[in-house]
Amino acid sequence: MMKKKILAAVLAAMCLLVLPFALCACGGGGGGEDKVVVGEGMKEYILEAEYTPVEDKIGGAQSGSASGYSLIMQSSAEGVSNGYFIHNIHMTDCTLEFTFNAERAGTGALYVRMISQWGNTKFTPDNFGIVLNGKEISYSGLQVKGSSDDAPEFVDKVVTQAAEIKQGENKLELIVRENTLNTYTHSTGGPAIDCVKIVTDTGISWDPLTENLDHVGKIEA
Ligand SMILES: [Ca+2]
Repeated sequence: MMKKKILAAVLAAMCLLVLPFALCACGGGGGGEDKVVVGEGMKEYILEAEYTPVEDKIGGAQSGSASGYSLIMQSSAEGVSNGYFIHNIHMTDCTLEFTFNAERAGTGALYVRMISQWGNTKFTPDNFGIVLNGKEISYSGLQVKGSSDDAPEFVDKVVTQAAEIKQGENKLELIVRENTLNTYTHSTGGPAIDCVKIVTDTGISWDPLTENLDHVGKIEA
């Protein structure tokens, strides 16, 4: 009898020891940040969302319209890369395009730095398409903890460890698909996007549209 009690106590103690590790082993599933790992010989490239073409984009606010340069939001919040991000892309087919050049073909890890204003949200290829060179990346789902545009808590989420990068021009598209994530209108909602990170051993370059920022906060005809 005593032995059984001791055994039970030992088992309980083991559970208490193991439990925190089990809870931490959330990886991409828990809404937390996926650590950007840069292995030996690899380099991290950060492509800011605010430097992609937005002039002709039609988005949508929580309830109302948003388009063009007003999709860029300035933010001094901690963790916002480069002080700006793209928001209000709550419109079916609204697409952000990241065009970059690779010096040779290779593979790369692809991260999207994002938030959701719709509470804890799971982005999947059904509600948020990620397409590289015309090919859909069938990622398993990006769990993002809810936060707001005014107090954004951006997290890097890993989409794939093996994005197929081709030599020369590559085009990465982030596509808001028809969904009901928008909790106010029960229609299409998207994430807010800070930047995209690519970790690869093939050299990448791009032409960031830094002049986008000249238009931010201005009322344009
Ligand atoms: Ca940014």
